[in-house]
Amino acid sequence: MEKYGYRFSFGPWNIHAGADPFGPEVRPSLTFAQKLSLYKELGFDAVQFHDDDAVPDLNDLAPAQIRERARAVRRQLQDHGLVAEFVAPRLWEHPMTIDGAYTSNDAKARAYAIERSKRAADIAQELACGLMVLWLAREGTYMRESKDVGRAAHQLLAAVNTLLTYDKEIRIAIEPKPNEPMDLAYIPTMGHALALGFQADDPKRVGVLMESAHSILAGLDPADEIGFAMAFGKLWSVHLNDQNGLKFDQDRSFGAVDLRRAFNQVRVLDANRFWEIGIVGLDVKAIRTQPAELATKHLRNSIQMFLRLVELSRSLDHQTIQQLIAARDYEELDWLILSHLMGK
Ligand code: GLO
Ligand code: MG
Repeated sequence: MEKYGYRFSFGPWNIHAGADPFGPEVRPSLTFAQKLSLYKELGFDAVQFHDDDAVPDLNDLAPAQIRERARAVRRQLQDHGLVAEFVAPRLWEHPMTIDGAYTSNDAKARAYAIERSKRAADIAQELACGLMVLWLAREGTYMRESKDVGRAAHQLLAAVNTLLTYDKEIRIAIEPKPNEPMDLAYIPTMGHALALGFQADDPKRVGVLMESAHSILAGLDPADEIGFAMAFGKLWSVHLNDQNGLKFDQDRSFGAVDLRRAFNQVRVLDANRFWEIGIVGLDVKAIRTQPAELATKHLRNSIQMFLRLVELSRSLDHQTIQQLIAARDYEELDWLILSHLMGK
């Protein structure tokens, strides 16, 4: 498979057993080792981690034990010819984070979130990836009056600064999302994430991760979110997927809902040479109906979709496009793009 210099990643959570809020698992869970053995055959190069994907039960372990277990995972990756892309502290499942993590109203919960994130940084160091992703799952409200958005912004900034000081090498990519699990999240868009990063003590080490479904849920265009972040050299990772309208976060296969929207994401990434900057992450989930032995096709489809769209993006008739832009004939431009996507 020609990959045009791109590398691809996904997280162990992207091969999953199909549980949803209304029903239990419908496929057997695979172990981490079983999942690792699927990466290469599906065409992937790198693994995205939550801290506890790498080191399960880390809350019960001492920092030195956590590092030791992370080193064992690194050897496991090496055995499969894989690398780690990032580590994300999972700050949304523990009872301490019920009312938020860095922005909880409870100081003990905030302290827990910082300690847990430091352990995630240790794991990132041992996995030699140097990148931490912050998906700020529970930083927001169900009840507007229960918190103060300005105070929360400063608490988030303080958390980022604490981590930058704790690990002098680590880079942090903030993954915005407007809702779910919260009603309203504090860092809903790329603009919010970038604004926070630019205020940090070492802004060079704070960037963003753009997830297509999250941008769509915010009513925004993922390609424009990508282009905006890349204009400032801040897009360090992506979670490409798709989303059918404003409903729960679907994590559909990339391009499965809106082909043109997917095309434009690839077009902007490719025009800005993303293959030299980061790894293409696919945060996709198999739909619940997929039988167990066929439950990796969403990953295959997404990587193939990305590569086919790279071809389509590169084979556009750029000269004609320039002429149409000069003539302001955007209806003809519309038709050129649609015809190209339809294979003519
Ligand atoms: C959920 C997010 C989630 C994160 C992952 C890494 O909506 O997309 O999957 O990307 O936990 O932080
Ligand atoms: Mg994501």
